[in-house]
Amino acid sequence: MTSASPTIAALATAPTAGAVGILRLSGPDALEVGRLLAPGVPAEPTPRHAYLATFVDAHGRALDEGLFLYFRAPASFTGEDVVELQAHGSPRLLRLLLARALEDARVRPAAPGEFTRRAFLNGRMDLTRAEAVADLVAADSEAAVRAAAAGLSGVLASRVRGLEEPLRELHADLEGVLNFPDEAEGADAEAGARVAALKAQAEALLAEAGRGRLVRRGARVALYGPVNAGKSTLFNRLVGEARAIVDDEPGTTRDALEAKVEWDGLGVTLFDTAGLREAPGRIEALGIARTRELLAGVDLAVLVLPPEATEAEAESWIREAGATPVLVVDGKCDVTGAQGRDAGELSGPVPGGSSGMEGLRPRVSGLTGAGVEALRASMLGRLWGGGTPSAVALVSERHADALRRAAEALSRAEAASRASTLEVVSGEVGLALESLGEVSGTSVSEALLDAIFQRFCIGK
Ligand SMILES: Nc1nc2c(ncn2[C@@H]2O[C@H](COP(=O)(O)OP(=O)(O)OP(=O)(O)O)[C@@H](O)[C@H]2O)c(=O)[nH]1
Ligand SMILES: [Mg+2]
Repeated sequence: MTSASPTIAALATAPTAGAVGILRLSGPDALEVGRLLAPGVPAEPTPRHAYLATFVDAHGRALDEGLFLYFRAPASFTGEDVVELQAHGSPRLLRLLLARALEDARVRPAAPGEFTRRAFLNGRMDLTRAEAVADLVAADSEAAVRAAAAGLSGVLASRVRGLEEPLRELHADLEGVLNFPDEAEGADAEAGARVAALKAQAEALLAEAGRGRLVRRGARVALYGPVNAGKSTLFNRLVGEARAIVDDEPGTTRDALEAKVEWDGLGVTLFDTAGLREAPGRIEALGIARTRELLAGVDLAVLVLPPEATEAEAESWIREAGATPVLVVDGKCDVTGAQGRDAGELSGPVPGGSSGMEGLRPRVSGLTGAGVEALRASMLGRLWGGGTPSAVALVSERHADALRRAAEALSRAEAASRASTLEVVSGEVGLALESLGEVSGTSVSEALLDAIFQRFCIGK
């Protein structure tokens, strides 16, 4: 894969004006082509040394002055010879430099993610780390940056390896018993138990996909409930500015409003919805349809109840959220004060709430700010359920899909270890291994690589 691939070139920086713009070349002819643009650089430059160089056009006329860096194969990002020209960040100038590099017949433009793809193909990084590069570039919250950095340092890679290696050993043992029954006698003794343990491990990793999704795209949280409950006032408090209009006229908020915040490094999109007039079930069709649609798409629905709401009403509101977890909040607690709901009601289980959430309902006042910090903490707790966002293994949908198939194959292998032949067990273990290989990259097709690297930007 190395010497045969052509030299590629791309701008590694965004096509906007900036202090510095970088042209990157990778491949066997990177140094020669780079030196066409910077003829002052010695024919055998010291690797990783920053040369101050004049960049020239085809007629040798100076275009800019900048730094020339050479990374000799295989000690480079891609594992090939790499040259970076760091020029001034003028988009027009950079396009001239790129065009000049591409004039050389040995060079072609890089496809999106092609530098990282070559790094993967040349064994410089496994697939989870290559994908972490794209996650890092796309990260738009602190948690996303930290989680991507953890992926880059191999957190996910080592957990996948921890699953892949024993699975490969198991497969080898089973195949050994099948092919050389005499020599390998007894190697399949614990097959059922080993399969079960590996299945549990695959499922544990799979369970982190939800958190990965939260970190990547941020959490979505909607405030909803009866009209005039104080949703917009609370929304403004949570957002930290007066975004929503507040009025004592019921029905003030007509359309859902959204605002982006960052809590404990986690990106959160908060929605304020139009209050619904009647007890749900009798509400005018349009309003409830819109709210239901929104509630179905969020990670957490926060039901804001006014002091006068009854438990029966609370329960029917909770049903409106469908499968979305609901956090029930008693609003306007400055009004209810100490003689709010009695203790029995307060400590009752939250009907319809997922994960057996029990205990006190947060009491808040959007007006005074009382209880708002505690509410924020409860919301994060419900979204996150312990741990810190930055420590998560960034399991993507692609990884989750492969892990699910691996876990399913192991599940069938487990059943087969009790009721079927060793051939069947070994076949399923082999399938699990193959699915898992798609995560780390030990078994990937060109088509899968295309799909993965498509989401990269050019120059990465
Ligand atoms: N005492 C008290 N009044 C509040 C509190 N929150 C809101 N209010 C008042 O209640 C009224 C309605 O507040 P909003 O925040 O507009 O309520 P809403 O739920 O967004 O109302 P709609 O958008 O009409 O459904 C306003 O007069 C607010 O000043 C609170 O915590 N305590
Ligand atoms: Mg409102």
